[in-house]
Amino acid sequence: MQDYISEVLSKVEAKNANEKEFCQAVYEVLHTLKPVVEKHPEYEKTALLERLVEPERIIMFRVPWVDDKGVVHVNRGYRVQFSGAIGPYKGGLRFHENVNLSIIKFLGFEQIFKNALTGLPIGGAKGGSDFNPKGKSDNEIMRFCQSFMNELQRHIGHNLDVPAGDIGVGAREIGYLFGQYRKIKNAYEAGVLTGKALEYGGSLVRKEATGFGLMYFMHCMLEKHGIDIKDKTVTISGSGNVAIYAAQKAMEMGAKVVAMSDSNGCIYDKNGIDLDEIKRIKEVERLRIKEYLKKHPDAKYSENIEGKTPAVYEIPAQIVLPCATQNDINLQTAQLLTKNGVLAIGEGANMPTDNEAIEYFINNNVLLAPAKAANAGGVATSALEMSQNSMRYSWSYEEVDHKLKEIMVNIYKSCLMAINEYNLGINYSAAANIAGFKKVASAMMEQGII
Ligand code: NDP
Ligand code: 2IT
Repeated sequence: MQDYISEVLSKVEAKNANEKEFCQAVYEVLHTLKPVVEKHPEYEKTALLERLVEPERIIMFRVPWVDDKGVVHVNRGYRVQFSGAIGPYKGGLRFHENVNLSIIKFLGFEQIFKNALTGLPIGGAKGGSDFNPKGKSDNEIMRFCQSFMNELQRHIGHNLDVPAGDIGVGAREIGYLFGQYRKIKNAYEAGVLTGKALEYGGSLVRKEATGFGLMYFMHCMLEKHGIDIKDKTVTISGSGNVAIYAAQKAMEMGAKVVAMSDSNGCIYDKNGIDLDEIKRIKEVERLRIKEYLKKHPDAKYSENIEGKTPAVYEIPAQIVLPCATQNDINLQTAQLLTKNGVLAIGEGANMPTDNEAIEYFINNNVLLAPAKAANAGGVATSALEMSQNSMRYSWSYEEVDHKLKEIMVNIYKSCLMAINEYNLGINYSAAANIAGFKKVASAMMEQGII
């Protein structure tokens, strides 16, 4: 059976040789599926894995826009509708200068299994653009979003494909995207995008959901392994949406968050991070994290050096939460964190740990909460936003938070069931892959060869 998996992997690598991140994500999932595929010879007969690794549809388009000085720019837009087997395509949009097809495909592929794990009826997709939002005015962001939606609107809909935010796309961008969609369609289809502001159909707790959900999952995992989160030292890579609300929940749980970062460098505050100041710098002023020193001159700032371990991972911590970007932790960084006494890693970002580093952590008894499971709270709450939009109703903060917690506990239980059924030890990454895959594979078998 390994032969079938190896065969599919070779084909994926040959066909997508220039898509490094996509091949990495496919390898990470497929090489853990052997025990499931062994039990189901019909998967090979129906080319189930070959179908699963080929997106149902890839959309690429031109995004022209005019900056404040009148200069015309052209970016590339993407939407990869990877799998609609269990529900409408669902997944975020990323605006970042390094976006390319490989990155959007890896994110879309991961999203299939993550969305299945939530237990909610959502398929997997991802989109975005190589547009760099840093340093752009609000008007430039608006014009870019409008141009992006001029094309994207043909391909999305509340029963078809429902985008949301990701890196570089938050409530501001979703607002501009929604406005343009509404104008073009001349209809109020609130459920076409999630992550909306509360005033026009957003859900309470969506903003906090990924970070809170990560900590709900971490709490389950740590408790199971006899680790009390209280008073543990935490460092967080990133200072965006996921990082900020992971920090908030970690603090509420009694942990001590001492470091956060952005792509330039990291701040270390031995007294514990002042999160209100981070929110002011990042959510309101949109400045660099170094700004933190102005109010906290005793904190330390370390610049990232190209090709070296990101500065935030140099700081010893018991719990480490990568909440920035993919491949943030390689083998060398994993060795450093382990040497410095890390007990657990919680993946807030998508694929922040490369395959060698995952293996190293597992072999060295470091717990790792895998992204597909641990950061699923964001998309799960997006699905709750869709439900509220369909009902033309909204739930209270407590109701949504309660549902989110329940979903994260259930995801943890699904992982545990796979661990027990397949004897996976502490390999939560394999467990999440298997649990997500089983649901998608059954749905695909039911629906025939499509
Ligand atoms: P934001 O744009 O709000 O924040 C991104 C953070 O990561 C910033 O601090 C940013 O620093 C840093 N970062 C981004 N790219 C890089 C890079 N190439 N190198 C170093 N640092 C980088 O995004 P989110 O918080 O929404 O997303 C963070 C991660 O979480 C992503 O991997 C995303 O896919 C994942 N995720 C997000 C969900 C959501 O609901 N938003 C749900 C599930 C996962 P800087 O400002 O300097 O670029
Ligand atoms: O990676 C992710 O799960 C997200 N960026 C959230 C997607 C969503 O549809 O809310």
